Amino acid sequence: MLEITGARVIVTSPGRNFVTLKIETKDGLTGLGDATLNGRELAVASYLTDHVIPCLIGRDAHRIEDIWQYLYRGAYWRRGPVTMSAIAAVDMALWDIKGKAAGLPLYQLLGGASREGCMVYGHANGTTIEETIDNALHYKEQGYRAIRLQSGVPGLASTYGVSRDRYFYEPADADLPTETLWSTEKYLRSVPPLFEAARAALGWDVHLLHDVHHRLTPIEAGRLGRDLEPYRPFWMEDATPAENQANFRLIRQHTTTPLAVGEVFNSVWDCKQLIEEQLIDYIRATVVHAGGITHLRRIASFADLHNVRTGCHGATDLSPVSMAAALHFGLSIPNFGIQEYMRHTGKTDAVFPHAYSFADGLMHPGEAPGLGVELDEALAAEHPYKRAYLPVNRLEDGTLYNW
Ligand code: EZ4
Ligand code: CO
Repeated sequence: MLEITGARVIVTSPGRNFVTLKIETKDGLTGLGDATLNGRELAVASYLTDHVIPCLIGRDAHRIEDIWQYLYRGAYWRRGPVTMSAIAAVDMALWDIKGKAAGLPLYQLLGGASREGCMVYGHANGTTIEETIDNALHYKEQGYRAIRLQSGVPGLASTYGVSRDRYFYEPADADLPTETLWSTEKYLRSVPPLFEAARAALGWDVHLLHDVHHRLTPIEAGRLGRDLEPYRPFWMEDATPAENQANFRLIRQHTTTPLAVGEVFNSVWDCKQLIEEQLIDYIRATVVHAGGITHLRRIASFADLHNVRTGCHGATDLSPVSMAAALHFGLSIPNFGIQEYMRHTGKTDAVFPHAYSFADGLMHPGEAPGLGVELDEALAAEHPYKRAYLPVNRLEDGTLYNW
């Protein structure tokens, strides 16, 4: 019995908001879990503080599965981003504690390393194709084996995924949501020339990725996928919203471009049909938004039966605690595909010192026991919560449109 004696939520904003759960045990071992839900942070903080933490005190920190079931089945209200991020934070913190109790890095508890490191992809973007290619060349020089390309759309004032800062990308940047305009026609014309230029400049030995941010209908996505086929993209991400999983059948009928989806998924039920019918190639669900390691493991095992590999979301709104969890997980599972890596700022890294590292296009979680991430609480306290939202998106006639 490793008794849970306390748990606290720490909200900090070293450049962007993060919600972290810290669980303490009787013998002094502590664990960290990420509970950050971009733009809705305080809802998860309250869910944990007001509704979950009181149920944790006195329980055995070793009983990870039982606590997961208790918080999921026992709540009556299942699934949803707030619930599943809260459960994820508890789950991560308990795995962190178990690793520390065993004196082993988490990936060892999950079966040990299945590979040398986790291939990650970096984000190249620019207002013009030339700028984006320049940025991509920079990533290639740093050793990246995979690069996501997002470029400004001619005729649109701004494009989501194209940052003002070339090096650090932070989309949640406003006290109230900003509004951007979208044209599917202009966008669809802009992507194939970007990939054509990228292959000419970068060659064929680097993986190229693209994120559509759910902004196409299935048939439009089928067309874009087909237009990109000559450039052999690694994947086309979030081509269309996936509440209706059958949408992906139509895309599949029209293109062999590999499909990735799922950064907003919370549960295996969000991707059951997508996986079972082999409508996708990469599942992007994450440790933090899909119920922790305990649940992501279930999703990945199910995916493995259907030739679907992981490609977990890894934007800056996933804290270094999540990044570490993703790397331990990715290193250990048989069907790891790729991991997104959008670097955190120095300010964030200072608040969350960590053992993971990047070399030659791969990341490794390091050998520190547990997750290998700490939280400098004194420094965290110097960065109070600051409300921030992602932008919303409208068509040129004013219709509110998809992300
Ligand atoms: O919009 O992380 O693949 N990455 C992305 C990100 C997401 C944000 C949402 O919180 O799509 O930019
Ligand atoms: Co995305």
